[in-house]
Amino acid sequence: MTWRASVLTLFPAMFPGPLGQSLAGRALDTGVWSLDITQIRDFTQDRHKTVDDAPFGGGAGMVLRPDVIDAALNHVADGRPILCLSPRGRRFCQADAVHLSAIDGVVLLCGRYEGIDQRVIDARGIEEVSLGDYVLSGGEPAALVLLDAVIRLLPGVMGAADSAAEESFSHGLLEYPHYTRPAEWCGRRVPDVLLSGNHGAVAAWRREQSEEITQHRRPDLWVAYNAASHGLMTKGRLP
Ligand code: JCQ
Repeated sequence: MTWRASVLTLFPAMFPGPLGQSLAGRALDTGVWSLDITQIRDFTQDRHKTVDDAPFGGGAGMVLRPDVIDAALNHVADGRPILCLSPRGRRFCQADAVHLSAIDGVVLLCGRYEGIDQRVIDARGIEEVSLGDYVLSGGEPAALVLLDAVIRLLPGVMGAADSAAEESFSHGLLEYPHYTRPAEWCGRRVPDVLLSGNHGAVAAWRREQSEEITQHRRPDLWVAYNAASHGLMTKGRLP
């Protein structure tokens, strides 16, 4: 019933961090989800507590040792998927968050240095996932983002209004622009249609805005959206 997150890290003080606040923090307090943190360094064998070493074949940076990572995983792994946050991973998306929210939980391995010895990734079936094409100094901030994306989907975490907003984004377009009071601010007026009380006209305007902004900012989403044949009926391009 409680969704379980286990995190393996060299920097346990980074958790729960922002996930201890707001919606996620309340859900953590009420047992909707749980978080256990494992210090990878606790699973070293030598008196210097060595977690990494130089890469075979030479090159810059250090690599996390497979024996240390394996011993740390033995402490938490129980059939839940093991994910490692890495720029070389498959791109994480909303559908992945939805999938993870529907299972028992997840084990997140936070890498540092140049990476993790490939043998433990292969032996443990660790899935490498990326949040985007940039390099962080460690997997921890990415793990926090991934967990936020999942936790907000757990039953009872988010309100009904937010769930509705979720729906509209999941349909493949970016959100239309939002406005609230005052109706005029610094000489800038809210679009008249939004004050018209004409719900059909409002919906049509928002749809146009969503399509336009998606075309310009995210041509990749726009192509996928049209390939899925969304909106063709309503726009009169199909019988
Ligand atoms: C995650 N997008 C970027 C950095 C190596 C496991 O090996 C490494 C992990 C990191 C941290 O993750 C990211 C990241 N999604 O930088 C270098």
